[in-house]
Amino acid sequence: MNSIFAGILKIWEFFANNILTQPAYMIGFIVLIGYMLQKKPWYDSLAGFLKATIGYMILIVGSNGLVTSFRPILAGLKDRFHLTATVIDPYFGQNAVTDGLEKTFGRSFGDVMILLLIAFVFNILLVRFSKYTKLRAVFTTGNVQVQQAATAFWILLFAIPSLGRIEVLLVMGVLLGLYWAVGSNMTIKPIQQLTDGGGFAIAHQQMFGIALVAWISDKMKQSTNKKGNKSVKRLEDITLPGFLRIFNENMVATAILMFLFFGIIMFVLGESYFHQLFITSNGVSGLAKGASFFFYILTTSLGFAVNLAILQLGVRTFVGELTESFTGISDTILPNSVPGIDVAATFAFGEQNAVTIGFLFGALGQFLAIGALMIFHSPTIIIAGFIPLFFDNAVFGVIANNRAGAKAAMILPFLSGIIQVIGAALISTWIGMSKFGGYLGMFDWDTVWPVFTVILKYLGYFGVIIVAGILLLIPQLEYRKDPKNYFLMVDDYDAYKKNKGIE
Ligand code: ASC
Repeated sequence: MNSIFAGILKIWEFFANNILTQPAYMIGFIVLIGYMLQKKPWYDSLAGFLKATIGYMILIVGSNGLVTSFRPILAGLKDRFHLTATVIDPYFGQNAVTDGLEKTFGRSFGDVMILLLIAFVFNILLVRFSKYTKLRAVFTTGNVQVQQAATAFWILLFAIPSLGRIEVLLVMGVLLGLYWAVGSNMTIKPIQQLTDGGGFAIAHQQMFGIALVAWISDKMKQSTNKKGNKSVKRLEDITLPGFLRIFNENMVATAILMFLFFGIIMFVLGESYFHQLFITSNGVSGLAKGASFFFYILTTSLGFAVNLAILQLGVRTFVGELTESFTGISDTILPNSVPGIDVAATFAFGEQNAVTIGFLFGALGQFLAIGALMIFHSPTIIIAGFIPLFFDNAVFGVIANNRAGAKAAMILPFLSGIIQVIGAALISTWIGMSKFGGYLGMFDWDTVWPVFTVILKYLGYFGVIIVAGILLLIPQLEYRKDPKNYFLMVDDYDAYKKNKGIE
């Protein structure tokens, strides 16, 4: 018996290490399985697998390019001003968990793979029984699952320190598995509308955020409609006068805005910081001796537009394959389902300038909130991390612009920026993570998870039941709002649009 279990675990570990936590292969294999279920010839299935995997790899090149160029610039503010601060960034968060677990709880977390197994199987079962659970999305972004598992482990130990190894695994399997299934399910409607039936959901770290932004945007739109103003003015509808016209071209707009934004920050950090970075990063980033600082700033800023373009190319390469092949899965083994994928996939849809605007207004909100923390002598000072700043607020910008127009695309990311900083400061101080220099910091983990933490801390095991109950209730409420079209939205988007009278 034991050896069978050990065998299964070995196979799973291989799958998790090489495929699930490497989402490019995960998506590739989903496409392969989808085409095989559609009984396509092997060579077409193979071609689909390759195209999807390569497309996703291209997306990762763009996404990593952004992160590696801009993370040191924002995090540099901490060193430059000798701040003792907590950086909000998934990787800083993960390092903080590793560093602090032993010191804080005398524990370590080595069961990530088993947790992923429980949560993945649980997610598939929840979707398999969608008739009852009303859950329609499978979370495929294993790399972020690992980061979230680390933070959730800390939160659970903080809330219920008496949990043993097996109990932690079970509670986390249930709570995280539900969060993944319920969260990505909530993104289906706004993402289907944004992509005009792209056939995927978001499986990332701001899923409740996306649903919230979509909901508020709709309210904002209703209130402008009431004032007699029927049409939504989106960013793409604004024609700027005179020379400002050049901002209508998104690459130009991105380049100019990022040059100003990062130019100022890089100037403040100073040339010597980048010389130092060159030495500590072994020449991977930073400024070589004798090179021009001005052109370094220019190259770095233009790199933003370059990486965005790469990212979009990647999405365009795999999304078509994914949509087409997934019917193989949703017609057979998992009816009424869509795959949940990386949030960056949304940046290839809607208005490109919304990505930049969302990011910049998020930054404005974050910087103001950080200023407030300093003025009021907060015990924890937060440093903006690039990943929450960009990936959360850019998608909020895109969704808000798509539903309610330009104004919403500025206001909502701005508010999100403030919430991210304040939420992260509160929760990371309370649970004792801020001392270790980092916190995950993505939108859901600054809002929804802190609320869960309060419930768990004060109600213990009963709190686990309450949180699970809340999560299970959400899809039921979503379903009740429109039972006739709820599954149609993923099964046949054209028929759904017809029913809803959407052009
Ligand atoms: C994250 C994380 C990343 C990025 C990436 C966005 O949360 O850990 O590496 O966002 O998934 O494409």
